[in-house]
Amino acid sequence: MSAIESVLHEKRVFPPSAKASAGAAISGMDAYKALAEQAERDYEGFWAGLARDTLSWHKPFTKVLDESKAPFYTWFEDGELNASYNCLDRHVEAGRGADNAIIFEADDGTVTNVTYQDLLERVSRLANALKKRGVKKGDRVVIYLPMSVEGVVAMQACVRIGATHSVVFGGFSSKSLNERLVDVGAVALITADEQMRGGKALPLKSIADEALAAGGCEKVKDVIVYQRTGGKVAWTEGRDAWLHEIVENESAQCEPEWVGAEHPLFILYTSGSTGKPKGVQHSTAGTLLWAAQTMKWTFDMKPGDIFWCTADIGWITGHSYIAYGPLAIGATQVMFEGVPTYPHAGRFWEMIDRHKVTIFYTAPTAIRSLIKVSEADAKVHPKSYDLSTLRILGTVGEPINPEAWMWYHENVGRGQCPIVDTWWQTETGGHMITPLPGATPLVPGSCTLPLPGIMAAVVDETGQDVPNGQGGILVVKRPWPSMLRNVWGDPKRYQTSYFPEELGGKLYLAGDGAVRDKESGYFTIMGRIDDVLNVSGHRLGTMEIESALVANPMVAEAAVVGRPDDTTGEAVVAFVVLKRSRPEGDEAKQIATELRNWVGKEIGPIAKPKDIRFGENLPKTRSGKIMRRLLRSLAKGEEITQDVSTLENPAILDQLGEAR
Ligand code: 7RM
Repeated sequence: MSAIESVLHEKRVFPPSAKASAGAAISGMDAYKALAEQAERDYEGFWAGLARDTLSWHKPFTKVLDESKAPFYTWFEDGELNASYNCLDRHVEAGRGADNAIIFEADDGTVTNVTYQDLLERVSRLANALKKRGVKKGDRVVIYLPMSVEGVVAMQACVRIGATHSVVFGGFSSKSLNERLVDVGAVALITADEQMRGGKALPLKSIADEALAAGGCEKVKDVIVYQRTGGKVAWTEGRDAWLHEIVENESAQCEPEWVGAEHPLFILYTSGSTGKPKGVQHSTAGTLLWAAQTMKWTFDMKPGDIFWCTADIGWITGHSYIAYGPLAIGATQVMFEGVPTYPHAGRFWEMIDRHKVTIFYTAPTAIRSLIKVSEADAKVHPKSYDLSTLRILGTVGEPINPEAWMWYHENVGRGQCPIVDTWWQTETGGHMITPLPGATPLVPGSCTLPLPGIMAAVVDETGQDVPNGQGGILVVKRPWPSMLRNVWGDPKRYQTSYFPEELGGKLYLAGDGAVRDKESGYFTIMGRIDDVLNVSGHRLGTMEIESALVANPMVAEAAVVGRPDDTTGEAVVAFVVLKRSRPEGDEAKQIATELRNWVGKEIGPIAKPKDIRFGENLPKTRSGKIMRRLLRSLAKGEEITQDVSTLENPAILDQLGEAR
């Protein structure tokens, strides 16, 4: 049975415990339904109410939703606010400046507490330093930093002065960084000398130097460098400055720049099915509102809770659920620099124990990899730690298979913590379909029901609803405040990628397949319906990897597909035709290693193909189209049952199907 089939046959139901429901923000299905119905009855009133209650406005909005330029929507457009004010100042003004905002644990275990007062001062100092360097409202600043308090400070400092940040994950290559710097038109780059992960120092500044030298980003006048390790770095006088030096003499006060609700808060690049990654543009009010609101609803955050989201700030989850959501509601959160397996695979559980974490949010990949090691080594098993403070668990990024769900539930949650399986995307800004911990009966592997106000549905290729029990295309029928506003610099692509004409031009196309349960209406996500892979919860376009491969002088042609993988969810499999004859044996192995490293250099290590197979050709139709369905079967090692009569060169299948 495939993972999806096993979810669809899943019969176990876990109703919320009385303890989970008591005092929860949404305390039962009746409360959920009441909110969902309120949203349906008075859509704008529902959202306006949340926006007034959850955010602090410098100038109140009078308009709610404007659909006149659909699918380019605006929310709360005439309102003014500042995200950093909402995340920092208002808590300090309310007398909570001494509360911990961030409990930072470094790779080597060193713990640093940062209060709201500290954070506000650090953000203000850097904001002033950026202003002094000429960074102003509307400018874009690229952030290429490790998991660090400085990362959050940098993001908050940008939005404090009305600059829009674009964070690039520290695992991306110089080429990927260069492409993003160019596309976003950055005026400054904030980076670090090195990052520390799993006891190893990895360069960042030298990669940044390479990215800047690659050209096209002459607008970058300032490179600000956070000194993490003290490792040796090259220095460009007049351009480079140490972060600690430039903030030293700055004032700890910086008046926030009030911006319109629609002002771009950040741009975050994500892979699509075609072309280069898209710069997903998010608005200030809508994104902040939903990040804060879902902290309260999905995670039921209350005073005294200690929240820990293990995502990197380079991904959307780290934006909404580290840099913005927890701070917007004045919560205390743990932030971790390192990796789950260093110095041992019990690190997550040890940290939950040490910091008395109450709400833990991670990815299925991490859970699956820790199951393997902890079942083999009792010392690192969650049962060897005191996890009794935990009350809610969450997952994000990819489908979670019922076995991993059950293990997480029993071993980490001791059978007592609801698991919120949150379905959402870079483009949606925050959670869309998820259980509510005090309300929703859980079914392992299902993300259950949409949040109140989110009009998710499953439709066919023409945009018509399909009946429950029948698979289809996941869409959202109405605009919501935290949705992306545009693809940076490419409105056409925004329209064609997310609001395709075939579906009528008004439905938001998520790019996932889904099915709803016949009785409960619960959603189960069936994975991407486009050429986007999900490897360890990271989105990768097959075309991006193919372009990287064919950029290698040895490669004539390449096709990339995904294959289900026990640990990473999906694995990258590349079919490659070389310009020379097809290599075999050790030579094939050696060239495969070379190509794998090449892709690592071109995109980043996460994109390295797990499996590379060489052929004299690729399976093509007589009209020259690569038959990807066949490649997917070959990648899985399945027998080919499809009709291959239209294939130009059927003999190629034996060659490519061969196990390496
Ligand atoms: C938050 C994030 C988005 C894609 C999305 C899905 C997949 C995410 C779940 C999931 C099944 C989930 N943003 N996805 N969450 N699939 N269940 N709970 O991951 O832009 O990087 O990826 O991830 O395919 O379209 S993302």
